[in-house]
Amino acid sequence: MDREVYSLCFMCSVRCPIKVSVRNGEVKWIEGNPNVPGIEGALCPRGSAGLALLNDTERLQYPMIQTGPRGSGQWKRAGWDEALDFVAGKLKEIISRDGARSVLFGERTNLNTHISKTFMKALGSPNHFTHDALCKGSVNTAFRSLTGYDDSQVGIDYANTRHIVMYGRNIFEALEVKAINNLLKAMEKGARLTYIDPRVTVTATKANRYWMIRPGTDLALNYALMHVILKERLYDVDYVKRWVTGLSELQAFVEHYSPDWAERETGIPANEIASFAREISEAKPSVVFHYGYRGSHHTDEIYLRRSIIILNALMGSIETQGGLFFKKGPKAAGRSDIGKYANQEFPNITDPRFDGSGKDRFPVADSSHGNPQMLAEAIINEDPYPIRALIANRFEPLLSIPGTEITRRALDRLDLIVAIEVNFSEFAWYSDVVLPESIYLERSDSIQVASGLKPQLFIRKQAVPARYDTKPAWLILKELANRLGIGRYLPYETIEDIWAFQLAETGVKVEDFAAKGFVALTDKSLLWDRENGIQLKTPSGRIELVSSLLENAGIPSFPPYEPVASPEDGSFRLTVGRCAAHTHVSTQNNPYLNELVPENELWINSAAAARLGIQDRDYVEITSPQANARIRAKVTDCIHPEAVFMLHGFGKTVPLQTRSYMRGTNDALLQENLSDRVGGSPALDCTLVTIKKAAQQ
Ligand SMILES: Nc1nc2c(c(=O)[nH]1)N[C@H]1C(S)=C(S)[C@@H](COP(=O)(O)OP(=O)(O)OC[C@H]3O[C@@H](n4cnc5c(=O)[nH]c(N)nc54)[C@H](O)[C@@H]3O)O[C@H]1N2
Ligand SMILES: Nc1nc2c(c(=O)[nH]1)N[C@H]1C(S)=C(S)[C@@H](COP(=O)(O)OP(=O)(O)OC[C@H]3O[C@@H](n4cnc5c(=O)[nH]c(N)nc54)[C@H](O)[C@@H]3O)O[C@H]1N2
Ligand code: SF4
Ligand SMILES: [Mo]
Repeated sequence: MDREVYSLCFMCSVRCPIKVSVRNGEVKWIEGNPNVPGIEGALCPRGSAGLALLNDTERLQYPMIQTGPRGSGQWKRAGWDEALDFVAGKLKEIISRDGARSVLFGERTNLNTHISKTFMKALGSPNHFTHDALCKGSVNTAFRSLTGYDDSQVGIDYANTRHIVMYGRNIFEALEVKAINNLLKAMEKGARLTYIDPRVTVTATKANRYWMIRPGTDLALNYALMHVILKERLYDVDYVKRWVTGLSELQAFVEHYSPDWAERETGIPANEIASFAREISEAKPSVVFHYGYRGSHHTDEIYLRRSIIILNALMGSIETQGGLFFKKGPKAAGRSDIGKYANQEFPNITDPRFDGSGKDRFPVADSSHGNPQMLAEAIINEDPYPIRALIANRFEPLLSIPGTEITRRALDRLDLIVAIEVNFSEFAWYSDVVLPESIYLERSDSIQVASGLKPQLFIRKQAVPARYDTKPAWLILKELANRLGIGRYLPYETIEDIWAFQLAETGVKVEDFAAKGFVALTDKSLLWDRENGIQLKTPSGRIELVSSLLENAGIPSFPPYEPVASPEDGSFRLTVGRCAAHTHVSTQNNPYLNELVPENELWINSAAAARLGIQDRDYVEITSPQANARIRAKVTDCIHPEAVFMLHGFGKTVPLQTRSYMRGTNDALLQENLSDRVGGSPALDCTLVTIKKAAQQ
């Protein structure tokens, strides 16, 4: 009774292709799909721990309704009809009183996002939002400001790069299997890695060059690099002439930002900055300045991300082998696009979004994703209008938005909170109704279009029956839609109906996935011709250093650099990040992964710790303008003296999650909710904290 099922991992949202071995209805083994180039059987530790999630008796098992005050844990087990009737009844009441706009739906982008977006459009609410801004909103806006494409339409040709530069892109810990396999192949062929981070990460240890930069000053480094590159004409002259506008404005702007100036700001020696500029230009155009995700989030992050992309443009590495490329979809491969439920006629929505995304608060942010960091402020101030209900699917507003206690106070004002979850997250614990989703090994999902140089289609296929009384989210939304009278907008009953609708025009059949677990739409690498074929989407059809998107909104493309103040004596910049063993806030209670990394610690520089009388493993008290918390110190020379660092995702308070309960500290509790209002990301590395030795226990 052995079976092998090709599917997609979902221990994190990278969604690596997997092969699941099943015997007698039980998962026996999970490995990377050996047929997929770049994966070739590999999985990360979290992917392997999928089995522990499947077997975890502390995950959600049936629908529940809160009968006491929120967060009291007085749960009543409910049947699906009862739970969905309850949610639909409340939503109808809310909509008839305050309109559909008072209902919010937030999720981390996933394979069924097209369904939840359709659900919200059918409901008549503008307020579907994703995690995107919290993750990489300013990267998204920076790409749109320069190329017209957003970052999700851009990829990196790791396998062929000759020199890659990462600014806090800790790729060997905050990882994606395919990317690191390809990068390792390139490094074996001699590619160089330059890594910049105030902290010595695993990636730093694998780099050819590492700079322990002063936190928050990467932009100064980049302006000095541009200064050298332009002065010494180290850039790709033909490419820049053909594809870039605004070079003379850039040249005039960086004139004053010399390596000597940058040395004072960043702590990186001027001669090293100049020699690095010369070295990398020799490898052009097959070089990558990685635009990053989470490293260095400040209120002017947009200018850092733009500067990184501009360095790629100067090297001629955009749409180049071994550089960056624009992802090509089914159409570029001569196929039809997959079917989308969002392409229907919906009720006209005239209300603005709740978060001011793409408008007043974040004029150039990507309003198709929204800006979830506005959640608490919008609810508490009823600005621009009252909000009454929040449904969160595969998203954790209490831990993923800075300012946990403010978010909690805002949630208190809502009439309805619903969590579609697999774990007892902080948010699920605080909600009124919990709708448990079957985990990825127990469900099938919508088809994935993996755009890229060689576009492919992937499919998540159910490997084993659902162990508990859970359902996939696409079915939960359909059953809710039926109760709200909008079921016709989601015209399916089964996953097979969804697949048939998606594949209808593509010429691909579900059976085509059986052999390898995916369908390649072409065998050619679809790189546009660098002489004449790059299809940029800016008004000028060029990479716009002086950006129409920004300038038309009254935002300067090159505002003067603002020096980053050193924290006052005794205070530190709080920086945060991920480790290889955990996914954000999802896996801290997973039996295997909890064993690997059970709690977070506060990295603090040895000299600073000595001044404060703190020794390794001591408990310290950390105080921010938001909160106070206790955490163990990790005293080390491997972090810049101005910074402290902790892993994201700990400090859980749900008693039923016994392995992670009260282990470590929650970074969102401490962080201030400040944003880059141009780019759209929260400035997660801005908060200043003080540290003192705590009473030991
Ligand atoms: N294991 C694992 N892998 C993941 C994820 C996961 O949860 N777990 N999540 C995925 C997702 S959604 C994302 S967005 C990516 C995140 O990928 P990364 O952005 O690479 O991940 P982080 O761990 O947040 O790393 C941020 C780094 O920035 C550094 N940093 C802080 N301040 C500065 C600064 O001023 N300058 C510089 N240069 N560096 C600074 C920090 O020390 C830290 O090492 O990882 C993806 N991969
Ligand atoms: N303070 C702070 N905030 C951050 C960050 C940070 O470093 N610090 N990082 C930011 C980044 S880079 C990102 S990408 C976001 C991520 O933000 P989130 O998406 O909120 O975080 P995740 O841990 O990926 O997942 C959220 C929830 O999804 C649930 N989940 C897992 N699998 C499933 C499933 O199959 N179905 C359902 N319905 N639920 C599931 C998990 O149990 C978890 O509670 O957070 C951002 N916010
Ligand atoms: S990176 Fe790891 S956890 Fe994420 S999808 Fe891939 S194997 Fe799964
Ligand atoms: Mo992210």
